[in-house]
Amino acid sequence: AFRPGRRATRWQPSQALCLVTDAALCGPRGVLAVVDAAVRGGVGMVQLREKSLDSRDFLERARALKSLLAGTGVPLLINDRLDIALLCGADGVHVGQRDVSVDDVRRWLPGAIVGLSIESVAQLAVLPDDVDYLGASPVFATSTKADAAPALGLHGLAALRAATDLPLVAIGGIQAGNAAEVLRHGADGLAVVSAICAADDPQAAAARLHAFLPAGREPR
Ligand code: TZP
Ligand code: MG
Repeated sequence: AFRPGRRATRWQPSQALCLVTDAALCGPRGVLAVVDAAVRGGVGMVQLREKSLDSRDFLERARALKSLLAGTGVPLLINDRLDIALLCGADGVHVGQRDVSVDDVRRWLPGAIVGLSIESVAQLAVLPDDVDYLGASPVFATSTKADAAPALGLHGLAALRAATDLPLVAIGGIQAGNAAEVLRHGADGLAVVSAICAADDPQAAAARLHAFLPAGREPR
């Protein structure tokens, strides 16, 4: 597993439970209310992921989330959009293989937390220098992301673990019923969408997941 100090990274174990937002799954209660509850339950990193908002609404939501999280110590990352991250003062950016590069993000946000999705061991061969964590994507099949790569499975996750020292955050089909085995196969963190966004009680759902991560941030 990830050993702090082994390689420079801005990712911290307190960020091990990551909520990736999906506004449709949050429903009428809204993204902000779900994030607020999830942070109370122990979520230590929030990634705002918006695939259908126009830029102005995306930025407005990002700024509102940044205010909500101010003073909690929970970093806000923006999925894909360096421009939105710059404009809202986000703490980081998460990019995929076909998004703007980690190097380009780093040039504009030198101190930010930068995450990169990895879908195969082969993709580790061309890793940028200054990435803070890797998203192992997707570990299990998921209906939340329509264009997700084929599932890595637990063996694929373990293969990634064996091939990198970087913090590895698992995503895709993760919920309380499989969190323990995902961690056993080498994940340092868990990123979830539906397990929290679609839960009746997002705070309780986050707390249940948080319990698998002894190093995770203290719920409040
Ligand atoms: N990237 C890879 S899988 C995924 C993303 C954004 C969606 C994961 O959603 P869920 O509901 O936690 O399976
Ligand atoms: Mg992307």
